[in-house]
Amino acid sequence: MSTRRLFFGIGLPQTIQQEIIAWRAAAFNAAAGRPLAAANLHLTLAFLGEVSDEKTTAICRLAGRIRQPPFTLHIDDAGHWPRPGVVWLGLRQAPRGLVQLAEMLRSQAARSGCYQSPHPFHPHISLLRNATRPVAMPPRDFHWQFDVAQFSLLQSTFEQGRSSYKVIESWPLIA
Ligand code: 2AM
Repeated sequence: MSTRRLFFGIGLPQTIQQEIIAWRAAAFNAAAGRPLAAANLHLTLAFLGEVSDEKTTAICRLAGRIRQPPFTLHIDDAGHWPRPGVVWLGLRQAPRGLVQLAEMLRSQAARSGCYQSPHPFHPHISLLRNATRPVAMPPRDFHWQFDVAQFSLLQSTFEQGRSSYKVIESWPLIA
């Protein structure tokens, strides 16, 4: 049976991707970790693990039933998780809509028999990987803001030592 490594996530507008990678280049030295490509910057809502085509159809049907209004993300926080080796951007205050959307997708995934992370939802955008040594974190004097009007199911593929992400399907956020 063929499976794909899937997750629900939110993409970033291209202008913000570019601003973030310009800031990142100035804020971290090359030894801090391996930067993710601009196009791969995203915020994960629910990681599903390896999913069969049959289960994919079921989770897509459930995702299509979600009725939730758009919300705004304020990216104004950053941190370092040394164990997985991730430097990330995040939100000091996660909007209710974001948390509700992630919880809904996580419970739908669990109902469909998909893998569910045992960790609580900590919304973040991974910036650097392989950052397992101490990292000098820059001041949190940045603030990116964008409206989220859709969410997507993405496929993660691992080739030549790196992951890349491809959108499989997207759904609008509508009240
Ligand atoms: P990360 O960026 O913090 O590594 C695709 O792999 C996305 O799903 C990434 O954003 C990744 O988070 C997240 N992810 C990968 N494995 C995961 C797991 N076991 N539990 C939760 N999220 C995971």
